[in-house]
Amino acid sequence: MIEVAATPFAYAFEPASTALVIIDMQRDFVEPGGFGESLGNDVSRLGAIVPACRRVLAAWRERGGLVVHTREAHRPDLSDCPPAKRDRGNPKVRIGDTGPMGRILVAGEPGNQIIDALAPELGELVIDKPGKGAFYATPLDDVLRKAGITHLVFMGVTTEVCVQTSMREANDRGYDCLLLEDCTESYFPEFKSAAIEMIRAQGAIVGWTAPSAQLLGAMAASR
Ligand code: TIU
Repeated sequence: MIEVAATPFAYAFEPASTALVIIDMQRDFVEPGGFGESLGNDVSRLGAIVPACRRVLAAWRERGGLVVHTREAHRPDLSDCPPAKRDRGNPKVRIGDTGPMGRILVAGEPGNQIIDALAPELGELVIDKPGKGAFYATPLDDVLRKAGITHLVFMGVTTEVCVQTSMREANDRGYDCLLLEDCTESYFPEFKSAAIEMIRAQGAIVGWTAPSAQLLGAMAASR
């Protein structure tokens, strides 16, 4: 058992029953010309978490832990994209339109790929999801249960949208979830802080949060 100094209290996990879940670290959100920028966001904030994410991913891989990468992605025919999602607001380009990195938020396009710095390795799970949550309309819950996973450690973007939605879905399905505070980011710093606070409030109503150094230190000490 590994115990991490977390908020609001220690997060204890068994490595064999814990997966690292990396939410949507895709060019569409992190680089200019993708979905994130099409919504009017300054995407430059998000790259800052990449080094911390890489350290955790490397440590997790070294221990042989299960790694799950997610991508927000729609089929090329957009049959899994609700019109309400595509039609909302007044973006410069919409989901399915062609931008500088190919069609916005469409599976297989250059912009939809996970950034090179965090690219999945052979044997790691890659889940394409049409919604903000990683459990909606995906096989993720089945796969995790079959692998005996009960605990999830989260990283990725954006904190208050896909990360928080996925954590809430996971929490309702009975997983104990830890969010690594310096491995998640938002286009809005105040939303990141608020999401972290609301996740861990009320005795970890959604889950725990901790700096990644606490996790890495606890993992190193348990070897
Ligand atoms: N817009 C925004 O903040 N996020 C998303 O649309 N998707 C994810 O968070 N991945």
